[in-house]
Amino acid sequence: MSTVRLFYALWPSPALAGSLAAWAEQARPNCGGRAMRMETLHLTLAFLGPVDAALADELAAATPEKRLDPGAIELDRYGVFSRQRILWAGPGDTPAGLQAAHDGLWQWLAGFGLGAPPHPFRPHVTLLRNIERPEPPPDAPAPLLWPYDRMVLVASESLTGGSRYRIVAQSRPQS
Ligand code: 2AM
Repeated sequence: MSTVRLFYALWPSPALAGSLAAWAEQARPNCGGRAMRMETLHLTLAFLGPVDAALADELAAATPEKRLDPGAIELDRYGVFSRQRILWAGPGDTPAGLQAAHDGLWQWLAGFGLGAPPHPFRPHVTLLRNIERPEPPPDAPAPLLWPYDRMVLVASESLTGGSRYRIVAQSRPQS
């Protein structure tokens, strides 16, 4: 049985992605590493990992009927995951609305037989990979406000030199 590597994410507008790319450039002299391509920047809500192709089709068909309560996040700081050698942008504290969106999504996914991960939700946008020094600039640029009203289901394919992301479905925005 073939599998597809899937995750749900918030996808930034092109303008916001541009601002995030500028954050990445500002951090590179400190951290080194490789900047994510602008069109791949995202915030993961739920990482499903490899799922059977039949279930992937089911999820793609069901996602347009799933609603995400609209909200907004303020990205106001850099952070690093040293073990993964990632530099990210994120909110200082996880906003309650975003936590609820994450929890509600995993409750909905339980109906498809999928279980939430044991670790807490750490919302972040990966900006640099393979960083050489876990030292983000002390000051982040001006905070970025990210209003959201939908999420996307993304298939990720591993390629040499990175991943290719394909948006396979999106949730229904508030009408
Ligand atoms: P990362 O950017 O912190 O690596 C596609 O790989 C997306 O899924 C990325 O946002 C990645 O987060 C996330 N991801 C990959 N493996 C994961 C895991 N085991 N748990 C949570 N998120 C994961």
